[in-house]
Amino acid sequence: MSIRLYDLAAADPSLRFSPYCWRIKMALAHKGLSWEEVPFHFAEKDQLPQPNAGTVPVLVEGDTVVSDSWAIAEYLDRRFPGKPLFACAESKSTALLVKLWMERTVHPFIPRMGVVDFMSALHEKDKAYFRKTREKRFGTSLEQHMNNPQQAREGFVAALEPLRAMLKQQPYVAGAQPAFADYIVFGHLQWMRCGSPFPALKKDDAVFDYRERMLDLFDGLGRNAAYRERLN
Ligand SMILES: N[C@@H](CCC(=O)N[C@@H](CS)C(=O)NCC(=O)O)C(=O)O
Repeated sequence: MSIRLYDLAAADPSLRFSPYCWRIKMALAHKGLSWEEVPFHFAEKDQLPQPNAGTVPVLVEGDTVVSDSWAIAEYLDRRFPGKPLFACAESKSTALLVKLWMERTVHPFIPRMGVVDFMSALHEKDKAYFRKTREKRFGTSLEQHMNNPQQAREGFVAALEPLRAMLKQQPYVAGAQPAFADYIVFGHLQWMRCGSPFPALKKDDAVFDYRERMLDLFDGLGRNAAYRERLN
């Protein structure tokens, strides 16, 4: 049965920078599955298959609709048990900690480095909604929220220190080979890389090398994706 994935698209339809959608594209490739991407726009939420939580990714396979990236990963492991995303219950628990660490500790620095860029890349029909919802979330204007990207970068780099230390001992978060915990981390790195020209990671950072390894996986799935031009 074919798989469809609703994936946030920018004005340039090839530009895709949703961190949560990247988790799932990497997870599908990890399983050796093929899928069709359906470009999603915030302004067209009513076109998402039901049930959904008003967010992407949403995965559809036959009559099954699964939304939320974590639930999709669980579904994929149930439905296609080969090449597991979570090798065992313990590694799934650890991946949950990685998810919460990325979403709560690392994530907040990313809009501070790039939210105006994310908005400027969006389709015209999505911009007002994005500005309104994000300004409400941040309690300030997008421009004000992003008024010191260098300082945000320092916070971002510091927040990634546990990963940097871990990479001294092993190439991936999941160990010798990547698994869903890595796709969670990569989703956030790819969000910034594809969505903003601001260079968040320096080349002498072990996390930069890790991102390079992740970009090369699955015949360069991440590397071949469209991205914003780098500032340097
Ligand atoms: N917990 C969800 C979060 C998904 C999410 O927030 N996706 C964003 C795109 S990156 C979205 O669709 N937002 C819709 C909105 O802001 O209205 C997941 O892991 O799938």
